[in-house]
Amino acid sequence: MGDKLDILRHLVQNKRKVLIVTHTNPDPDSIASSYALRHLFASWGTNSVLVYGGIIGRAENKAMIKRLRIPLRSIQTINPFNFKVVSLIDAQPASGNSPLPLSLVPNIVIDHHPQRNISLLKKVPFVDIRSSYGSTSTILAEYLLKEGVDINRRLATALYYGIMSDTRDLSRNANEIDVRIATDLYPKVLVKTLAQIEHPRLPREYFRILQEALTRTMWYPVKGVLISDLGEIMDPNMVAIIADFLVRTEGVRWVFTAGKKDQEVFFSLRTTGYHKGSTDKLARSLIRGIEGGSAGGHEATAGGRVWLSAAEGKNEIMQKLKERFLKGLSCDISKGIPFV
Ligand SMILES: [Mn+2]
Repeated sequence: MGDKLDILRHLVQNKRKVLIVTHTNPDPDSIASSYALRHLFASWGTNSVLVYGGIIGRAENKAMIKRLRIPLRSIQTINPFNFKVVSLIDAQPASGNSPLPLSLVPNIVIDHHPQRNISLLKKVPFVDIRSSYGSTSTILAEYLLKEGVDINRRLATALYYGIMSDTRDLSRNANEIDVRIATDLYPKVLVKTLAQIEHPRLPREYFRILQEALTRTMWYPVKGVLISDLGEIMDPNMVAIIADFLVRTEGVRWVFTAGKKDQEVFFSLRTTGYHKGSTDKLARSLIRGIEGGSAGGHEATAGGRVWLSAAEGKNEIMQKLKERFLKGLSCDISKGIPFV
């Protein structure tokens, strides 16, 4: 890995306009790993600008940024083409959750999702994609430890939360390196601050959606499948939050949640075990042939989105996604009953 970090250093050392980009609607892993990369660059004497696409929705993410004082701003406040070096973190170019314009090929890609667009990645000077890792934060923590860079307590807290939230406290998609790095970071974690981040006050909107989601959830007991249509949502993260909530149901094996915001349908998939096939594959099969669709994920968690075209409205897309999901699991659509 020493050689790899040399390449990275040469790309940014003595450069002035360096940009670090999280994925769209960033999660704690994307925020923490981007923040850590900024710290690594700074240790090499390079200043960088940290930006996100979409919105910071979850109350936890807002608390994380505020309490750990992470200097993150919207990509809409800058022009990415003005930067000499562009790094895309916890996402891949043209993957649907990259906020970069399609015509801009980044110089640096660090991620832990399965590799996509191999031909496009060949144009990227520095690529480090480790799909066996539970989080991109783990990769960045490894960089910092390898380089002997001091990890201050706020950064340690961010990375620890990044790892823990992406792996659901190391219970899914995590490998032994995630466990070791999380353990190594723990002595430096600001435990009280972390607790405040993990348990923020929630807006009423959260409970309204929760109620709506529960009443709209269908349960397919034979296959252990749950499907929830959240309807209109203000925060795309809600589809993932509800999926994580529902996957705790006794006897559940698969969860599908979906909601609409503006001209987009967002969906999330979860599985409790590794029942034949990953959610990543299933998620990608849902959007096959659908214009404006993108999807991806890991073994146990995945998500996607569809831009609504004039040709297909929200209801048609929702219906198509649901049908494909059930069909992919050989689940009889007529066997659904209300969940609550
Ligand atoms: Mn991640």
